[in-house]
Amino acid sequence: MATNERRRNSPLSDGPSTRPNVWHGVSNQGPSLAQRGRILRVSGQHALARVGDDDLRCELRGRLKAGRRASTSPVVAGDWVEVSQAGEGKMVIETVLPRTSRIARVASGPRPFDQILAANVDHFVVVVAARQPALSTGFIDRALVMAISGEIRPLICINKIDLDPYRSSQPVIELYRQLGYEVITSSVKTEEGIDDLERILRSGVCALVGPSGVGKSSLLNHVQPGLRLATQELMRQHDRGRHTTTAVQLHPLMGGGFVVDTPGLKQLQPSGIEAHELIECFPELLAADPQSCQFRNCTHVHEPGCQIRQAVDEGKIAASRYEGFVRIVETLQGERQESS
Ligand SMILES: Nc1nc2c(ncn2[C@@H]2O[C@H](COP(=O)(O)OP(=O)(O)OP(=O)(O)O)[C@@H](O)[C@H]2O)c(=O)[nH]1
Ligand SMILES: [Zn+2]
Repeated sequence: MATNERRRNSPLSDGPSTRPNVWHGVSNQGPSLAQRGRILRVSGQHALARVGDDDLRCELRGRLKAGRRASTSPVVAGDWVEVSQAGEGKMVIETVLPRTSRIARVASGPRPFDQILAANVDHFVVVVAARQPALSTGFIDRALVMAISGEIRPLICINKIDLDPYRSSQPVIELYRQLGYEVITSSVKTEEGIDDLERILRSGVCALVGPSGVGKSSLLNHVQPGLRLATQELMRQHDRGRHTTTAVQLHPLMGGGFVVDTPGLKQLQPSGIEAHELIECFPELLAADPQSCQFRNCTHVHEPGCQIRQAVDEGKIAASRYEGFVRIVETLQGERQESS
């Protein structure tokens, strides 16, 4: 059956033409060659993969199924995979291609383990508000660490800029721009910056993270009204009645791009990072030559003769950034003590 015919017969067929079908077959007749696809979501032993124009419900091959612990995260949203047909109307995921980036967290429990929530994410859009709620550099710093350690390109979006007519947020904007990060200011009210944000969202796979109430849903809704509702319908078919609303998923955007929803990532807390890795997420701290600290294993928190603390005292490193660093060090230390 041709793709267009399937579309017409689909319960979703009266939607925009870019909206895909959930289809449980293959898109071409003949020999079942492996096809490349992208995982939109995993639930239980099945995954929904976008292959060409179709969204296919696929089974995971035995060795790809998560064991008792999901520590290995064998297949996650965002993964590029090869799928093939295994019997009438049955698709299986054969291979997962190497990941270029990841959003990870440490799953709690008696023995915490690294859990990958999503893979191959191109942009980590850190959304904060200029006001209401108050601008938090601590959140930005934690989010940047997650992005950099996951090899995802970060972007800072200062939303609700309409509530800041005297630009009291300007020093924060300047700080991060000087550090080399891309910062956009936006407002759902005046539409400032919305075009820039839209361009980024449509350019690949983006994760939008931010504290509650900063305007993430409003921004997304502005870019594509009803985005989450459209995907919910797709997912309802995929889940076949089961409720797994907590699964990480990629929302396809009309005209290209995906937005990643990570419900398990409410309180953004870097974890599972070693101290020397953490400092690599703070370029200006690295530039202060921490190798030359008086103590070889200096944590840069309280030791004398610390190059980094000296650079803070000399005003070469912003106090807020150093405080952000120290807070993350303390969290990571607490985590290590809990697991030992
Ligand atoms: N003035 C102003 N208000 C905004 C802007 N963006 C969002 N808001 C308002 O801020 C409130 C919170 O917006 P949401 O989009 O729900 O925020 P969120 O980040 O999705 O919040 P959570 O769902 O709790 O994570 C709503 O009342 C929005 O109308 C903006 O650019 N300017
Ligand atoms: Zn030091």
